[in-house]
Amino acid sequence: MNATTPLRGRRALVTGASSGFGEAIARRFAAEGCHLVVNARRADRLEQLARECRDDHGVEVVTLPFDVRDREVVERALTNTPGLLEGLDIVVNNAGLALALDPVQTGDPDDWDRMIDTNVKGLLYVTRACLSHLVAKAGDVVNIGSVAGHQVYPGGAVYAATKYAVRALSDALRHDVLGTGVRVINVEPGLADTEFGVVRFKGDKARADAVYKGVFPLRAEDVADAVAWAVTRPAHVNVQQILLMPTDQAAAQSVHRRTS
Ligand code: NDP
Ligand code: 8X3
Repeated sequence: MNATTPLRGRRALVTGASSGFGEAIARRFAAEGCHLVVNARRADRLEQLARECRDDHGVEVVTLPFDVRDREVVERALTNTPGLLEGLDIVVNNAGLALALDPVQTGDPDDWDRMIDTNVKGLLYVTRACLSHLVAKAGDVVNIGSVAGHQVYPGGAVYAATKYAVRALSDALRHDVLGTGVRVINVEPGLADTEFGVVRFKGDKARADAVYKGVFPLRAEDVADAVAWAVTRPAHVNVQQILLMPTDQAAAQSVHRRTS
């Protein structure tokens, strides 16, 4: 009853595995002997990741490039491949993004659509396709939320709304799966230096770098560590929520910057 739930021999689907947290989570899971299905849109990066995980750790890795925003494609990719999700133990809903830092009055509705479609609807499509398999194994749903799911900041209205939604969906899903043994874990990082900033500022690296100037942010591996810890707790323990902040960040808008 009190034994931990090791990753060795389990099978996990990780979305957004071509960079940042998703890639680090996939690598960490592979290092602990977990078989993988990895998703993102950049197929070349997934292939490289898969090769390295197979070679370094001897795990099975299936690459599944698709856009989580496309409901039909998600359903086809996840349900039409025989055996793909058989024995699935974990889904990590990580694919996501922020776009721009604009007030609502001047924000671009196309940016809003992309954030909502990816961070909220994509997470729902993937979860729905996986859930019966997770119920069969009493598996884990890990959703990557954000400190922005607790605190809003200027220019972040729609991104924060998506992460508040991720928190609400995580809390609600726990009711839906109550009694099945499925655990729902919401991991909510603060500032982390991934491709997130460059994506948010649409390729403006200087602007992205300025966000982290003088700060020691989270590394993707720190987030992977938190996820790996949560999913390896004993089966009767559900770590419902982890708010993981850099020591240099007290709250979304309260950041310590070193000057030297
Ligand atoms: P990255 O930009 O490094 O990674 C984002 C990943 O999501 C990429 O692999 C990208 O792959 C994938 N992705 C984006 N859109 C889609 C899509 N439509 N379909 C499939 N995959 C997609 O950023 P992070 O690793 O930082 O972000 C991961 C998650 O963490 C996001 O949900 C983000 O909101 C959240 N987060 C980030 C924080 C940060 O400060 N970095 C802090 C808190 C939360 P590809 O482009 O190949 O499709
Ligand atoms: C990403 C962290 O503070 O940029 O979710 O919203 S923040």
